[in-house]
Amino acid sequence: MSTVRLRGCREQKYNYESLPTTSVIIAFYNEAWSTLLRTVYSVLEMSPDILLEEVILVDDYSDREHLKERLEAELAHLPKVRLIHATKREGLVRARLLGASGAKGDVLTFLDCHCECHEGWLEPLLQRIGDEETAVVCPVIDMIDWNTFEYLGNSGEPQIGGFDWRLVFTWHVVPERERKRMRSPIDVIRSPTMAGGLFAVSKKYFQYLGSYDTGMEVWGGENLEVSFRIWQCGGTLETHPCSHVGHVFPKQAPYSRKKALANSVRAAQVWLDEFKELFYHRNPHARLESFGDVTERQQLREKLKCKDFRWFLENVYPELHVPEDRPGCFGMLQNKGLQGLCFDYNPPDENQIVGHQVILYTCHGLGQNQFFEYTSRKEIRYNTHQPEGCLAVEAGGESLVMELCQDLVPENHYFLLLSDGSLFHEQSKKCVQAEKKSNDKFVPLLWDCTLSSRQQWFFQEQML
Ligand code: UD2
Ligand code: MN
Repeated sequence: MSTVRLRGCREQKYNYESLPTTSVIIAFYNEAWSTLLRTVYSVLEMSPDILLEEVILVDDYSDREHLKERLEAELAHLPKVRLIHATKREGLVRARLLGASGAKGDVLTFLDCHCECHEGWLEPLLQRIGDEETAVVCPVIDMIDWNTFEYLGNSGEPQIGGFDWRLVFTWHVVPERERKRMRSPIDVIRSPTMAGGLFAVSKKYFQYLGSYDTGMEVWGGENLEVSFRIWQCGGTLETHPCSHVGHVFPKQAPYSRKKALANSVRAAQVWLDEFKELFYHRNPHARLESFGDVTERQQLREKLKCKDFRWFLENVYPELHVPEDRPGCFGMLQNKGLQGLCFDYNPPDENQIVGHQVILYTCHGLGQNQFFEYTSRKEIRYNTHQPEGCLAVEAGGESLVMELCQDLVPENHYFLLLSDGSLFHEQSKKCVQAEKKSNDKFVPLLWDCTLSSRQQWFFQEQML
């Protein structure tokens, strides 16, 4: 496992007396015994005694028996470990804050409840915050196999966090711009967003920034909200390549995640300014979510004189493509002849967006995999997800597929949506036609232009 960290990291020396101390806060809901205890023991074993003030476990009103007396008995003989039971289900945001409220360390370090801290994980985080109080610092998240629970480490260099316009968190390679800014391979890596579970922040600075949005329930959205807030209100969000913590990404969570959309709406309402429309276009249903009151969070933004979202996009995340969403040029792409059929693209793996065929499917008006945008560069972009796909004609064929969009639009990606409704592919001089493939399967295909109603297409923003 010594290869988990770069050599430069292993050679670092620290002046322990001068580093801030930390309280480690771990909220959990219905977690398995083994993974929870593995987290706790790894914190105790891998953290220098002088730096570790305490470990605060917050039981978010779990109902599994092993998390009550049996857990208390197990923890009773451990130094520095405290267990708090919430008296009702709080969700991860308020559960973490419950832990933070009594924390005595200078720095709050949040962890998920199924982690393993790697050797030397803590020092780099505390050193950085000791040097720069407004830095919020994440460890590199290594993989723990969800099946064998083996510590797999991570493949190659650390990645940074981003998001797509549905406000879903994404991973990205470190951009060239950031590589140039870094002074060495063991310098911190600035990241537009954080995954959410694992980070360290000065307790004072966290309070100043408005800790968390306590109107967020259960799971989801809080990671982007806190990320936008850190950047827009004057802090920096970083990953320290020398700090490694393993995390189990399970196949399924032990609770429902349907509150995530309302949490995202809160984040959008407070931080996105006019760009929130891009989010709503891709999630028409988000407009119907009841998301509570965000006045206090908007007042916080005023009070801290935070910068606007345009500043964030231009300065922190210039790699993110900002859709144009021109009126009449986004939403469902419907056929006129075969009423109720829409362009639909559903890649089997969200991490492997490109390469599959575009089909036609009953229009559902939910955005997501039926959301397309016609750009002023004449691309049909599939840009709910990251990286973004562009409609293209399959090599030597007549099917339509998704390819990665390019900086310079290749001829194959060039489509003209004409005022008569035809969708003209200039390179082949053909038109897109809705065709029956089998009993109930329909696809868009390239065809000689006839202007039949099955060659007429129009965008519709959402179901009326
Ligand atoms: C990721 C984050 C997670 C959180 C989430 C977005 C990592 C590694 N994980 O999802 O921390 O930011 O994105 O919200 O970056 N929990 C409660 N009460 C609840 C629900 C969850 O205490 O009602 C705990 C849970 O036991 C765990 C933590 O909150 O310790 C995060 O939940 P998760 O591990 O299910 O989330 P994950 O890793 O899929
Ligand atoms: Mn987790």
